[in-house]
Amino acid sequence: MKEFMNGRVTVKIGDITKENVDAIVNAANSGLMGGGGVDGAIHRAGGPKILEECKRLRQEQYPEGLNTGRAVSTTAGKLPAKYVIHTVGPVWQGGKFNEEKLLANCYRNSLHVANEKGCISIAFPAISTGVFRFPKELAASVASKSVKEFLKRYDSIKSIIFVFFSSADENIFISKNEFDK
Ligand code: AR6
Repeated sequence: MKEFMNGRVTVKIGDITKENVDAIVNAANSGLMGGGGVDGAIHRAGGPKILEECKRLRQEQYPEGLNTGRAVSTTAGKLPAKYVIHTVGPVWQGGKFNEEKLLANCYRNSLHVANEKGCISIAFPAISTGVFRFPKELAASVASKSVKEFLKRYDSIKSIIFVFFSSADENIFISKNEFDK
């Protein structure tokens, strides 16, 4: 566990579904119908209510699916969090397809959605670094820069937690983040 930005950012190892925060972020896909990885874990732990809301969002607002980099919220079912903010990370395709910008958008747009919902605490997984194969070192730099920019502009969100599944992933983030730059 490590803190940055005067304690407004915490980096830790854990299962994001267990975080007692206002909002947890889901590394979803554009279909919003669930999947593997952290998406599967969130739907399993949160129960069917989250998927029902996702289906409604698809029908009413996103018939074509949610675009990469965008974020949308649902309630969190049985989870300790109040909201799940679903965002669609980019699939890594070598780096020449705007992947860094799109990943930064995921963090920024998720934080804006959290703000609109009045959240003061939010937990992020390492978006795109699993099935979507975004390099973890680069993701650490992109995620920390995006979050730092937000924190400089807005003071509403008091606590942002990065939750990693393994100590190896946590270590990469701690060594490659740019909070102190
Ligand atoms: N808590 C925290 N982190 C987790 C958890 C958990 N419970 N479970 C996995 N991780 P991934 P992506 C970590 O693949 O790359 C899904 O099928 C995991 O170790 O979940 O954005 C979606 O439906 C990794 O570091 O997300 C999409 O189709 C990180 O979460 C696609 O995968 C992200 O890995 C999204 O792929």
